[in-house]
Amino acid sequence: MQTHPKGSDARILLSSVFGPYAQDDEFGSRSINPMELYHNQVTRAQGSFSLRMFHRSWGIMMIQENISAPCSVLDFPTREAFARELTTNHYDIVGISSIIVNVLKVREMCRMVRELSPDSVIVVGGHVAAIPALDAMIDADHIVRGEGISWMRRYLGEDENAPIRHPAIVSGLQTRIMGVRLPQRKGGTAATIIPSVGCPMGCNFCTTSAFFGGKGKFVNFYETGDELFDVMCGVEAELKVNSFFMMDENFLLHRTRAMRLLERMKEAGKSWELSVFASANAIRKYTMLELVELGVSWVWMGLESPRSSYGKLQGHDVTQLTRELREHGIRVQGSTIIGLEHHTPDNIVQEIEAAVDYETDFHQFMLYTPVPGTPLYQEMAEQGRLLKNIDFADIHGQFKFNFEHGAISREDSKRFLDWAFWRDFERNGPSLYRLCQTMLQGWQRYKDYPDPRVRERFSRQVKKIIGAYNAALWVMEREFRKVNRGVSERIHTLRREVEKEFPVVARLTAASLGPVLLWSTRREEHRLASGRTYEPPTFLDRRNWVSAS
Ligand code: B12
Ligand code: SF4
Repeated sequence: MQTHPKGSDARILLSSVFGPYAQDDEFGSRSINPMELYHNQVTRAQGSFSLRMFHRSWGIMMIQENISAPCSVLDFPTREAFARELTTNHYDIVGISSIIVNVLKVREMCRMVRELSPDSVIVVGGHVAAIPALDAMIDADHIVRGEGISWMRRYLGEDENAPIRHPAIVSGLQTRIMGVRLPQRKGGTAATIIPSVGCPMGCNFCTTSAFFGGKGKFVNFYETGDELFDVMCGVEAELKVNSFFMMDENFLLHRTRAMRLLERMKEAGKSWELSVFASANAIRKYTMLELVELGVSWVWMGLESPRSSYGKLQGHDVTQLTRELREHGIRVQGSTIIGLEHHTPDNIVQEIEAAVDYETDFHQFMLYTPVPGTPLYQEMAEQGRLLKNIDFADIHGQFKFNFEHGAISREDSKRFLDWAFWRDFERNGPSLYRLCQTMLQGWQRYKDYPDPRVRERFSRQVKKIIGAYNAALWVMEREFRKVNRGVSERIHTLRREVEKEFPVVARLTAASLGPVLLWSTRREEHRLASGRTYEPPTFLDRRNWVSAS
């Protein structure tokens, strides 16, 4: 590859695609596809109890941190903000980061760069690059597939193998639930740590695995537990956090690294909390005590049907595993695929009921979706089963099938998906209630544990339950009577248990804060019913910046 003539003196703009996102428009925004994690794909049927928050675009933040060129990151711009940045500063390179659904925005942004900043080199990266023949759809100079830090370093003539610096990233922002925006105090939200990209398991539908090399491959930014520990200490000091969201597709798979991290945490007395993604077979490499001591407090785990052929569940009793994790205070977020090859209208209801039976704290449902770049997509294309004329903006697993399923129609795929979300909510109640239950169980089990790091972690969590969460339980108990009386009674029992443990404070907060939360919850229900949506704010961060003379 030819390096940029200005090397590290080149001025770079890295931007995510423009909003607003939660609306239907000609650039591929979709109202069912807001720029939110939980409300988009996990708690979307939970009304005002849905957890709402935004996440920054970590890929371009990582690239910015790891090059020495002057670089601006523009996150969640409007089209106007993007145009303004292009015309008020001169950029040698404009990098656009996108996933597949937003390809039309990338096309429009390339057009804008050509018009407003014709000398800039346009580089497009992120998962959008997996679209075959993307170069014919957009006017870009470089389309970058796979890992972007090393590409950008190479392009600037820098050392692509230099150690990876980790930016201090606050994992979520503008968190909102039951109509209340939570205060954003320093240290109050977990930090995101990105130990690697990709996953060596190579499930045939998995876009992250395919994008970074597929089966047997992934890109590790931090090989050892020592490196990871140092990075986490740095971020802890900067953001004053003790909670980390480990953005690694299968964090627990790398046992040597995780166990060394645990050793270092013990030596330094770190009472950290870790939220991780992990497959069932990786979790089973650890005892519950190892997970608890490592601070694992939240696990996102694939729960594909036991009848599917994916190796990560083979031989594991997942019902037993999820129950055990929750009993040890580890919140479980399950992920279930709807529309696997063996699903039919006759067995799908039963399969969804079985997924709901796992009683996880959160449950993500996704349609089986051949996404460009994956082995599944290739397979479907070869079999002539990809549906024609499906907009890329609608290929994301939360709408309808984009392929000919053997037994389920495209229309029915959406009906089953929507029903799965509803059924999980209706039978298991709001996720907020479920996580209170898990946190209380953890505290009851570990409040006298010999390791003070573990005691401290659970006592931090239980303080939340005695406070605002108990008031929330009071509201959920009332509001859920209309949905499912049995669940409302279970919430009541949990509330009583909390109040038995902490009779004065828990009762006082429920009595004083409960009515206020009830009012804000109902107000939020009305707002949502009248079409209220939420959008992330725009960010502009500069690094190594000197104003152009
Ligand atoms: C955080 C996240 C989000 C955040 C949004 C973040 C944001 N600001 O855009 C939220 C939660 C809102 C979100 C929403 C959605 N997401 Co999302 N999300 C992720 C997640 C979990 C992490 C992304 C990340 O930061 N990874 C770590 C960084 C370091 O990796 P990276 O972003 O890939 O960046 C690297 C390279 O791609 C490259 N690169 C990236 N940008 C650029 C730019 C340039 C110029 C260059 C050179 C290189 C480059 O370099 C980086 C470093 O190596 C990924 C899964 C994953 N593990 O990656 C899914 C993922 C990206 N999301 C995905 C999807 C489908 C969605 C949704 C459509 C949800 C849904 N219905 O399924 C919505 C879309 C919302 C919208 N309207 O656009 C898919 C994308 C599939 C695809 N092939 O396009 C992924 C891969 C999940 C999956 N496995 O299905 N998401
Ligand atoms: S285990 Fe999860 S992250 Fe890894 S390839 Fe399979 S689906 Fe993807």
